[in-house]
Amino acid sequence: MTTLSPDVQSALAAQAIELPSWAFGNSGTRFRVFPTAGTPRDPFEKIADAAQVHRHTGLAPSIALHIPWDRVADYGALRRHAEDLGVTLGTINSNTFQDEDYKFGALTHHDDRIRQKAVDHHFACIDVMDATGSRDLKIWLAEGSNYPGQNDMRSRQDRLHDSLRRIYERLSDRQRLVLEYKFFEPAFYHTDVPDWGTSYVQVAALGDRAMVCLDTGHHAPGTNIEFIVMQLLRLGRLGSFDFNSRFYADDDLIVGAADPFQLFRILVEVIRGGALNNPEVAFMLDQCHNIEAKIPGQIRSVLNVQEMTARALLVDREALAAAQRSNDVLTANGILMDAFHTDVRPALAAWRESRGLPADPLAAYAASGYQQSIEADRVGGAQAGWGA
Ligand code: PSV
Ligand code: MN
Repeated sequence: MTTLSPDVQSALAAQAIELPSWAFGNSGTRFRVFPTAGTPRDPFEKIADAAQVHRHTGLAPSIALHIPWDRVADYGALRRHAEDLGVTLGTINSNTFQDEDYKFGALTHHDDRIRQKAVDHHFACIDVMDATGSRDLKIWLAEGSNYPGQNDMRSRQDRLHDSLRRIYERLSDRQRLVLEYKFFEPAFYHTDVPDWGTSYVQVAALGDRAMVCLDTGHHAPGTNIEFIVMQLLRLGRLGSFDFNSRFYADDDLIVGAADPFQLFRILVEVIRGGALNNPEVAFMLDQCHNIEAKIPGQIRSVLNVQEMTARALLVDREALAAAQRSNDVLTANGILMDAFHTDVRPALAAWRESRGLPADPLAAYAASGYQQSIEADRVGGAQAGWGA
């Protein structure tokens, strides 16, 4: 069995992956949203479910919220609820994509009233952050156009800068703005923040506490995502990851499910760039469990990240650097592939047990009875989903 060195063990022990509250609500496609027994009815129940993931894995100590999906009357009470369950509230995600006014844009809109409304929504999110103790405000914009000529792309960039500047100025010294990019959808011709370059240009114009969010599902097929990871770390602007898997578009499937090798390569660059367990870089999931069980889906996801992190930590960096210096192409590639092909699962199971965690977190969750209890208890009320 592969053994995990003390250095690898301490790196793994410090790993933390933030869970998205929306992963615990119902989700689906534009064709159908399938309800699931036991789905939370409110943010308090979502947090209780997220705490189960942390309980069985020790990997997920915080939960990202989405406003207004997770709007509550008392954020202090939500914070205390989380802390009572052994977790904390993390990133606050704004939402300017589900309001009638935003049909043609929000932070880029040419109508000052609508743009002010979108800026005000972000101010309200910052108020939430003050109450929850969150550090990061994550902004993803569903803005763009469907047809050439529909909009003036350049003035939209100028208005975007102005809107972001106003939001950024409202943040306290300990808070950050994180701007997420996505190459298409819901706009199909042009998107206002389509790529890491645009996100970088926009955040660099704001200040040191503005960063880029890299969602692994937001790139065209074939994109070398680990190159982008390297570059943003090199520039000191990689603020966070939204991890998930894609086969076609923004599929939001379980991270590591579609392409574990890509996840490994990304984590190799994370380690190379000093970002593993670096508090400046937040590791989050951004996923939806449309047909699979949600809590086990999240457990599988964080375990996938842990497994690929362990493999990436096994890369013999010294030997790799020597092979690269001597242009030994096959040896260099072989060193990386040796680490990728190492089965670390038995070693991770034993290591988990040595720390008082279940060797098999999925089996432990199944045996805990939690799923049966929420299915029995959560009867009546409206199940949470997009818009709830
Ligand atoms: C957009 O596709 C996105 O990745 C953003 O992070 C949103 O906040 C999230 O999905 C939830 O829909
Ligand atoms: Mn995302």
